[in-house]
Amino acid sequence: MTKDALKSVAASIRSLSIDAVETANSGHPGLPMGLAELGALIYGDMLKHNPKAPDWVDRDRFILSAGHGSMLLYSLLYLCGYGLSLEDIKSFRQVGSPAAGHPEHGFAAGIETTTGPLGQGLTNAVGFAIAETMLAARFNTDQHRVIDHYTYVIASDGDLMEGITAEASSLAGHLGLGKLIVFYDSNDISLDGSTSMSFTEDVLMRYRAYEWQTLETSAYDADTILDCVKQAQAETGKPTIIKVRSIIGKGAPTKAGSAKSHGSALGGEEAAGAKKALGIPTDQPFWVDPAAEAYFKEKQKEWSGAYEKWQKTFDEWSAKNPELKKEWDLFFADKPVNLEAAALPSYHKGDKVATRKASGAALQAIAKVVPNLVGGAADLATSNNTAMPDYPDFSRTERRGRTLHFGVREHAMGGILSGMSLHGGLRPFGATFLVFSDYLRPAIRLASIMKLPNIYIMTHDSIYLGEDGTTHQPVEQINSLRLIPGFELLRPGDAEETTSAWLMAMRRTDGPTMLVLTRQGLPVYEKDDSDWQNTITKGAYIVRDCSGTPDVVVVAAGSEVSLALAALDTARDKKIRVVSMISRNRFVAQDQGFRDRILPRGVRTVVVEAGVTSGWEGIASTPDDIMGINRFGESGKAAEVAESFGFTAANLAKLINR
Ligand SMILES: Cc1ncc(C[n+]2csc(CCOP(=O)(O)OP(=O)(O)O)c2C)c(N)n1
Repeated sequence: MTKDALKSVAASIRSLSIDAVETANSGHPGLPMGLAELGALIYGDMLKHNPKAPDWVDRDRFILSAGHGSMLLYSLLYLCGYGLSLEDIKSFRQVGSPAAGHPEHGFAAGIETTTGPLGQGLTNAVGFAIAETMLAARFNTDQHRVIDHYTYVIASDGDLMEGITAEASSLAGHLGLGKLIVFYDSNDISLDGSTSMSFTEDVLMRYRAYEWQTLETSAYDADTILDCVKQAQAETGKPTIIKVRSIIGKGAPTKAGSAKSHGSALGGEEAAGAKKALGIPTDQPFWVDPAAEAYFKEKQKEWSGAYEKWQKTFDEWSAKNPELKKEWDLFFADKPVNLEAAALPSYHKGDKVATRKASGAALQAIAKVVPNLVGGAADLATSNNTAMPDYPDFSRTERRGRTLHFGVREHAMGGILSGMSLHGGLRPFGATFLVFSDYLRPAIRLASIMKLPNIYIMTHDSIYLGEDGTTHQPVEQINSLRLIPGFELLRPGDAEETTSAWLMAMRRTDGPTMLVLTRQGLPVYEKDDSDWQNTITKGAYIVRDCSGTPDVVVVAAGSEVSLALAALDTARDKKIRVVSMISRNRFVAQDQGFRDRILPRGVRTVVVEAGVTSGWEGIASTPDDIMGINRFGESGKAAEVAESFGFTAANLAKLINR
């Protein structure tokens, strides 16, 4: 990029960013003004991309981890011709605009991930980079490289203060992700003022300890920035972080270099002063330098040329490697293609199997027929039953591995799974104890916003885990996770339902799913609904029915289905139906006819679940018809803890008979 082109693009970014934030009277001008040149260089000189084919599998990815600087991204997407219009930018931050306050994946082409919650973007990027290495190892041949791209990130001070990026960066260094290149926007300013108030560590020294290559330059020295990128690309065994010293709000006469330009409109006078200083006409709102437009117009040829070249390589590769191409199609299919062929485990009634164990068995069977199912645990694979011993582990030397070792890094695991899903080509899962789902909840929330088909395997789901005690016994997690819009929580009641839960999770492609599983063994029960495997996909089915209209319906989830069945023995004088509700949200979303068939109107409904009662009010007839645990657990043998809480079949029978 010539100096003149760089100048014109940077001026255009600053112009659009100043005016979008002024017009909305809301937003963050500081970052785009500080990094306008870097943004221009990334989209102009660095990225292998084609705005006319934004889904190109082998494009370089760019992730603005500091999502508050969204106008930097929107300006560049507009200038490059990704489809975001000037009108969209004029309605920045307004209802219905794809130029939302923070970048939202799916609302405009070119937004690789949803960012805003600091730290998540850089963590997603580690997932993108892992996905690239996995797919490259799987599909590239000596003659053809069909997967070969970089993941670039802009991360801010705030991103690097967040714990999640420490976890993710530590893992990225350990895994030697050489194609991950992070620009660290070091402007010494965060929201409240100078970073000297709270952030004085030597960031690069920390990253060297993580086994990253570390480089440093000024945000306004284009040649050195490009040199640094060359060095980053040359270092294939380590990720690279390039500290870029910048001035927040560069160009604003009194607010540059201060938190005053971080997160609010500059104001009329300051904006005019900035424009004057930057050579932007003050009488043309949303001005774009014609030279910048001309530059990107010219670029289109080069971009489509690169894309066509790749397409040609891909076609040659496809012709030469028909078996690999078949596999590629499996990897990149919208839905798991071969699921029906899985040799799923079978069980005998009365077998006692922990659902975590049944999950492990289902996973092995599904992994055999779904070759892009990859994942792992946060150092709990043995407890979560998530290891895949038939395949190698993924590591710095074994890129074809399928089992990931996230280490004790739950939050990063959450963000990395999302990055892997977003990259495309892989179906990722992650695992830990349910109680630690709190540690990855912010990533789960974002996965739900983005409708990513991540799978989370959460075991040790209640007080019934026993001796590990209060700290490890989830009570509020299950109902709390059910609150997340678009999130699917499945709590199967026995080993057979666990297999169904896996199939439901695999078939769900428009949002994340969590399997909530037991540590303790549970009996495999008879199911009165002969079509239960279909019915369960609607969220609930009748496990045990009575003749005629029931007096009471007992709705149970997970391990409490067998508790409810046990309670039947002591509640003989009533006509009782037992329902297993594997997914409350799915059940509630069914039509009235189905819901009435499971829970007939006017019939008393009792709910039992080993967790807080809040959330079940809409199912139970009255708040008094819910048996749950509204206090923290206790260390002790599972049966004794349950007994001491009165969480027994006898007490459930009493409630039913009331
Ligand atoms: C997890 C999270 N916490 C808090 C915020 C609110 N917030 C937005 S930007 C910011 C800090 C800004 O500092 P920095 O990251 O250095 O960005 P810069 O000021 O350089 O634009 C904060 C606290 C957030 N977006 N995400």
